[in-house]
Amino acid sequence: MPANLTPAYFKAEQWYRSATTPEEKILALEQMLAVMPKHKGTDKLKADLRQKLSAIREGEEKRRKSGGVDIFHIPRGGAGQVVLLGMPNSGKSSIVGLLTDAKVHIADFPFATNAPVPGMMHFEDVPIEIVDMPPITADFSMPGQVGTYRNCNLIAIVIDLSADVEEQWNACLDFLETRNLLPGKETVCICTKSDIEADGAIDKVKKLCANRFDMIATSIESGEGMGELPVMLFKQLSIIRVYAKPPGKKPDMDEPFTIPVGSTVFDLAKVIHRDLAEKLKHARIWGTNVYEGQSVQRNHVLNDKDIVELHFG
Ligand SMILES: Nc1nc2c(ncn2[C@@H]2O[C@H](COP(=O)(O)OP(=O)(O)OP(=O)(O)O)[C@@H](O)[C@H]2O)c(=O)[nH]1
Ligand SMILES: [Mg+2]
Repeated sequence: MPANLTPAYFKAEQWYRSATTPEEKILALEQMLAVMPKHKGTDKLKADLRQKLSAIREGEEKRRKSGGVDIFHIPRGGAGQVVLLGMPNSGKSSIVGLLTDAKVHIADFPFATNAPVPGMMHFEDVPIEIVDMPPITADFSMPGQVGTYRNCNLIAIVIDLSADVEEQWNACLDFLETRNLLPGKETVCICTKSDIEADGAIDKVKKLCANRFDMIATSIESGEGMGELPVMLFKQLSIIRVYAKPPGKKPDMDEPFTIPVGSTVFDLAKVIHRDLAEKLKHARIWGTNVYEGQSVQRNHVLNDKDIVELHFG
């Protein structure tokens, strides 16, 4: 009986073939199994895929137990983690070097960076982690590299405005699409080298981003966009910061809590005092859409920069 495999299956199979790490192979195989038409004609294929899957899972289990190190595993730090994606020489390290204290390797030759380098940048009082990465090309990425992208909060596609923007765009989008990263991962576009922009390059990128991705033009030479970039990344991370105020005391304005947009007073209570949260009675707020010190219920939705005094019963 013919298997009658679908385009979705072939796409997943392409992902599997391009997978370079066990984690990635597992995800791709799971996808192949999920989208595979289910009938007699696919029974043997299903059994084969399941066998492959369990062999890889076993191998992974052994590796974990033996303590293997993965250089592409960058634990998340700050209020959110942004990971750069771009072709060689596109200016990724320059951005991280300018916005953070991280020791990055900037060079006028390609493939200068060969491992991820995290650095901490600041949007006002919010620390945001930005990770420099080795480059990708249309047909090359380092084994394991995709793991960093899979684990982050936001992917930033870096496009060099002085080079062929379509080629870079296609390489980056292809990387993200074949690995199924676009659904579920927030993505933005950072254009670099606006001081030496090739004719019409910004307009080309704008068209490519269309309504799908926000984009910003920057230059480390002229400084264009460097002030706005942290603002944009903060917005794209969809987080707000709030300041906690113990009753009868001054608020702690030094270390805001960062929580997802849409979080309520109760969500904040869970972050601050996991054990006490259920006892939350009400809160007083100084900030947006409330009068000074207004008393609100636990389902009140917080805004960026609110000062919150939690009252437990
Ligand atoms: N004119 C100009 N040159 C820039 C700008 N940003 C980076 N460069 C130069 O571009 C070259 C490559 O910069 P890097 O930051 O090392 O690029 P990269 O993307 O990290 O490169 P790989 O590590 O190979 O992927 C260096 O010579 C930089 O000085 C910019 O805004 N304007
Ligand atoms: Mg680099």
